[in-house]
Amino acid sequence: MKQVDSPAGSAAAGRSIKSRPLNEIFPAAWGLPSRGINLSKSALVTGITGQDGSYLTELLLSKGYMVHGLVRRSSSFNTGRINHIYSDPHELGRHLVLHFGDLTDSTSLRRIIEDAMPDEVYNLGAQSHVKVSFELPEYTADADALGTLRLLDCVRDHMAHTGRTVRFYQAGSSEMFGAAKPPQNEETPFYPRSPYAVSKVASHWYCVNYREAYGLFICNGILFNHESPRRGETFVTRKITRAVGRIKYGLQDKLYLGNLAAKRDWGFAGDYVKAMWLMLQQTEPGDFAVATGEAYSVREFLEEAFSCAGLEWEKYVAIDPMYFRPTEVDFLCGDASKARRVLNWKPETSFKELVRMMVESDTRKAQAETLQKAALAGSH
Ligand code: NAP
Ligand code: F7E
Repeated sequence: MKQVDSPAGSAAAGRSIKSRPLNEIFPAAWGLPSRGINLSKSALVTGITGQDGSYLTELLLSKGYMVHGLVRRSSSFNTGRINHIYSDPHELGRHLVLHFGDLTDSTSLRRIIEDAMPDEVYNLGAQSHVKVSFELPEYTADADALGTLRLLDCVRDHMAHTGRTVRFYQAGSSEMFGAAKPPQNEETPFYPRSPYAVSKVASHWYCVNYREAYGLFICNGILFNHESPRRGETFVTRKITRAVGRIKYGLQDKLYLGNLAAKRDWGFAGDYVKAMWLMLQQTEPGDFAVATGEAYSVREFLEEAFSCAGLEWEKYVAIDPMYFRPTEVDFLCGDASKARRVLNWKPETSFKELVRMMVESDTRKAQAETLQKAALAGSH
C-alpha cells in the first residue's frame, strides 16, 4: 500500500491509508469511476457504511464485483465498517468506489446510477432504528419509503435510455409483519407497528408495482433481525453485548433496557447478505423471507450473553420506560422455507454462536478500552 500526501501538520501524517478514515484521504475523488478494470459485474450498494452494507460488500468483492457505494455526507467519520476494504482512488485495479449521495436527494441518485452503471442495485440505506422512527417519522418516510421510490425511478429511466438491464434488491424487514401472528412468511399480511415499518411496507409495494408495471427484475428481501459484532450499538443485542464486555472490565456497572418480553428471530448478518445476493442471481424475481425459524426473548438474549462472560444479568440490568415503544412488536419468528427451497439458502450460525461471537468481540473491545485508559493515565 503506497503512502499518500496528508494534510500538512495533521495528526494523520505518517499513518498508512488503511489506518486512516476514508474521508481524510481523497474526499474529492470518491466519485471518479475506476478505469481499465475488466470485472464480470458491477453493483451499487446504498447503506454501504452500515452493518449489512459492509458484509455485502465483502461478499461482492470476493465474487469479483466492481462495487460502488453510496455514502452520505457526515461531519464525523461514518466509514469505520468499510475502512478495511477501501483502497486509494489513485491505485489501479481498485474494486470499490465510494460516491457521496443521499436517498433524500434524487439528483445525487441519478448521477451515481449514470456514473456507476451497475448491473445490480442493493438498496440497504435507511433510517433503520424503529424507536427513533417514532421521533423522526417524516424523515424516516423520506429516506426509507420515498428514497426507494426515487432510486427505483432512476433505475427505470437509466434502463430506458441505455437499454441496459439492472437488477434491484430492496431491504425489506420482518417489522412489516408487526402484529401478525408467527410464523411469518411471504404470504403473511403486513400489520406495521411503527413509522419505520410503514415506510418499509410502502417500499415493498413500490417494488412490487415497479416489477409488475415495468417488468423490472426486483426482489424484496423480508429479513428478520440479523446481528453481528458490527451491529449498531443502540440495537438491543449490541447494547447488551457491549455492556457485558464493559461490565466485565469495570467500565460500566448498569445496563438500562426496555421491554424484555419481546421475542425476535435473530440470525447472523454475514449469513443474511448471502441470501440478498442469491435473490438477484435467480432466473425470476421474487420476494423472500429470510430467517432462522427460532425466536428468543430479549430476556433470553440477556441470559445467554451475560452467562458467556460468567455474569448474572439480574445484578446489572434495570428497566427504563424510556426504551419502551408506543406500539411494540411482540413476537417475530420467520418461516424461510421458500428461501431454502428456491435459493438453497439456510442460516449457518446458531443463536448461541451468534451471541458468543458478539460477546467475545465486545469483550476484546472493552479490554482495548481499558488498556487505552491505563496508558493515558500513565502518561499524565
Ligand atoms: P444500519 O447499520 O443502520 O445501516 C443503515 C445504512 O443506511 C447506513 O449506511 C446509513 O448511513 C445509511 N443511510 C441512512 N440514511 C440514509 C440516507 N438518507 N441516504 C443514504 N443512506 C442512508 O442498517 P443495517 O442493519 O445494515 O440494515 C440494512 C438495511 O436492512 C436497512 O434498510 C434496514 O432497515 C434493513 N433491515 C435490517 C435488518 C436488521 O436486522 N439488521 C432487518 C431487516 C431489514 P450512515 O452510516 O451514514 O448512518
Ligand atoms: O429491538 C426491545 C425492543 O431495536 C428489539 C432493526 O434492524 O430489526 C431491528 O428492529 C427488541 C424490541 O430491533 C431495548 O422494544 C428492549 O422489541 O434491537 P431492536 P428491532 O426493533 O427489532 C428489524 C428487523 C429491522 O428491520 C430494524 O431495522 O428489543 N428492547 N430494550 C430494546 N431495544 C432497543 N433498541 N434498546 C433497548 O434498550
